[in-house]
Amino acid sequence: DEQYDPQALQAKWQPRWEELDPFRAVEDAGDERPRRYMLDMFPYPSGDLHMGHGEVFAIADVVARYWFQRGYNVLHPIGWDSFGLPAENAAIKRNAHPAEWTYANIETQATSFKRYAISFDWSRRLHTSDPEYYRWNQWLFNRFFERGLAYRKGGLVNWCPKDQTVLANEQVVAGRCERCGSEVIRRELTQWYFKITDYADRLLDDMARLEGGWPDRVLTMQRNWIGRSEGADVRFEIEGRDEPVTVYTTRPDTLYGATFFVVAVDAPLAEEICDPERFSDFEAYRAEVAKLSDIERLSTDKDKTGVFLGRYAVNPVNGERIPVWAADYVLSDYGHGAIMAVPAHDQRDLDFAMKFELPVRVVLHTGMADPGETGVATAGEGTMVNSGPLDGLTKAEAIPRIIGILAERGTGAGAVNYRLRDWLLSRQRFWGTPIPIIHCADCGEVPVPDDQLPVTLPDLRGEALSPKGVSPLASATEWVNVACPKCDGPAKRDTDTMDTFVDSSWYFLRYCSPGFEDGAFDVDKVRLWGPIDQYVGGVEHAVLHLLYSRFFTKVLHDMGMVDFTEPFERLLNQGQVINQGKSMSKSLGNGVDLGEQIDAFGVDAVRLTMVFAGPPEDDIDWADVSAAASQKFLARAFRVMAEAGAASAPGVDTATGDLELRKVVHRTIDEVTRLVDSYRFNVAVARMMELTSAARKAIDSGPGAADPAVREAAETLAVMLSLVAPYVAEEGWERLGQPPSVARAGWPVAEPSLLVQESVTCVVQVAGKVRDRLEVSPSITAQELEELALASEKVRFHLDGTPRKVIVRAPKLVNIVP
Ligand code: ANZ
Ligand code: ZN
Repeated sequence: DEQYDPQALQAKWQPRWEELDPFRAVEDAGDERPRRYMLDMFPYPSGDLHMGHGEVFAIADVVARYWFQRGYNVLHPIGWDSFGLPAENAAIKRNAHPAEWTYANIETQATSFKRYAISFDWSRRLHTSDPEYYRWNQWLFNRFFERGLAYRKGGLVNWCPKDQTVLANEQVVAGRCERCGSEVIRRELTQWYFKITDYADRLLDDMARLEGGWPDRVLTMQRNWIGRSEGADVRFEIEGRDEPVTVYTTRPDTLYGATFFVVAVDAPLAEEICDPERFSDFEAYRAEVAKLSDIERLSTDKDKTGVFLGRYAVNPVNGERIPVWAADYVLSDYGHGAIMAVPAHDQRDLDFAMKFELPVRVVLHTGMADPGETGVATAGEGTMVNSGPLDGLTKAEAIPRIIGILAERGTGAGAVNYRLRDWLLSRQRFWGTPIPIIHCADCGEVPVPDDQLPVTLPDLRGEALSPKGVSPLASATEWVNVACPKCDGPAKRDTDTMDTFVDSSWYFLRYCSPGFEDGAFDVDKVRLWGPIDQYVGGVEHAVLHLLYSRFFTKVLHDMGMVDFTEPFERLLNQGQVINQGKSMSKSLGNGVDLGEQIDAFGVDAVRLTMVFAGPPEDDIDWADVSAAASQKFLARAFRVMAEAGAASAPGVDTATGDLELRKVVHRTIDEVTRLVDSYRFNVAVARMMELTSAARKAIDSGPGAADPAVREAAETLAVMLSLVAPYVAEEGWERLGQPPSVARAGWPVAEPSLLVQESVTCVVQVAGKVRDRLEVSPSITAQELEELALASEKVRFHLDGTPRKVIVRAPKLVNIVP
């Protein structure tokens, strides 16, 4: 009786697969298979692969291998996102060059990927830190520059004091640096930006197309990030100032309820209009606010603060004089940095009015109690009051009416506002793509001509890279000083590098022609493969990488380089691998090492555990799953395949096989196909386990190992298992006398005549009342039946959240206690 030895199978098959190279994407015109593009978010080479990689790549591989089996011509590439801060920090610590650390880690990960048996087309491998790659970042930058989509401007920017570099808004999470967690401060600096705001509407509108293919929460996060709102710009005269001041409001209908006016304390306007007698109070307040982080400043529970500026604004519709205040709850970089305050209908304004005893005037009668007394601003529908020509109208009627009035008088107009800001892309760090611009005193910003690209990084290492607030590139004087490409006069290179999110905004296009030398990518090859059919990666990129990639794709579409406008048709966010209910971390000491798990249980068992743990979107608690149990199952599957292989030869007439087992085989094929199609991989694995048990029973106490149905079951098992446990599947396939690779064996097809089976009616009760009846298979398991019952619309209608208890008497009864 032969033992299942996973390590021996790995040693045997890994080199064979390197030779067989079964996962090459084919571009020959003669290949008529339909094409599919599967993409995993490429890894950052921070060390060896970790458990999170283990999960995401195992899950994506199920789909990619399934597509191969279904006869698709699949592109499933791999590369490395290899620029970035960790390499630079490691280099400073070790007095080395970031490339040494980076490329050593890449080799480690590549070796691990090969052992982990992911179905990559290795011929397309790329690294974003290679000059052959980042050359095209520069080339694309030049194209963006020509189109006015890359520009330089001064202004307040987010600055990470620890990493000593600016950050894009998207990289500031709750006021902190996305990388290192330090509190971000504001600095006045001149930086490079991509004009993503030009694409705000398209980024928003095209999301309708992604509905269903992308997780709702990602779409919602992007919508909120773009933050489009509709309303009006209204111009207020400020007494003693020549120019009126514009405010943006989403509620122009409440204009008659504006009882005061607020300017952001840090906006230049506040300083400018402040009454000289109050200037010292104002300055003291401004200094106090400057000490606050953005988080503190925006906190809703924070007491409202502000100072009266000693000036008055004039309401353009009724001529009323209202006091002008400076406060921190109005932001200088949103809208116009000033607001009309309507305390009756805006809670922030009401809090402020109550604190400083400013008047509250209701203009929309909603039937709710007086906000001035309750302290609760009223929202919702109602009838306009105290509003001159708007009286008696509904809110929806009042908005266009007041916009019309403002327009007639030339004091306002309808307006759209976005939360989205342009993408700040320059960084004061070393390990990134040099910005291909030369600054010339006479010619200004001159792009490095395309034929002089790439502008490679100067050779700096160790201490020279330590953060100083200016780019380390500035210290490479020989590199910096160049002749102006236009006038040949003395000029200087831009010393900033690009945000590494630039690298990842188009890498999926480069994979279609990784060695291409005449442009960022071969347009025809992208036409063959694009867009990506399935993208798999973490939800942490919901508004970073995914928004930037969508923006790049739209620009490239406008340049005529791609014929689609959305890069990723479908997106799957896998869950996290946690341990004992918590994220793995050094400080908690609950880390689990992928390599050690593989050494202990084998690649197949680890992969199977990842896939079997639950729906792919759910977190996996490693303490709740058992790689040892997975290994035991694989040993059973191995023996079934080995015994069937020893007892019969390929090509037997399966029609003569045991009918009972054949029915199980074909039902399994039918169900697993549908389960994999709908990404219920864990349930698909459960079916494979049942098939294994059925075959075992047929061998031991049924028709015996030589029965053609046993071979049919074993061959089916090998092909299905190849999606999750490729080594044992390949070995089993060989034992069954079949030629490698099982990865290309072809997906089995269920025979309809073997699928017919009687069904029974299962009654589902909620709190003792019958709420649904389900037609189910007589052999349905308790767990399946429970899942089915809980998924029923009728049941869910009567259930509020998770039930307290579910009693299952398969196949006839499910009793749910809510
Ligand atoms: C008057 C008003 C009355 C407002 C009312 C709301 C309710 P969104 O939807 O996020 O675009 N606002 C405008 N600029 C601001 C700034 N720089 N800092 C803080 N708040 C600002 O929000 C638009 C609303 O936020 C605007 O509409 C304005 O308050 C405020 F019953 O104007 B509203
Ligand atoms: Zn010049």
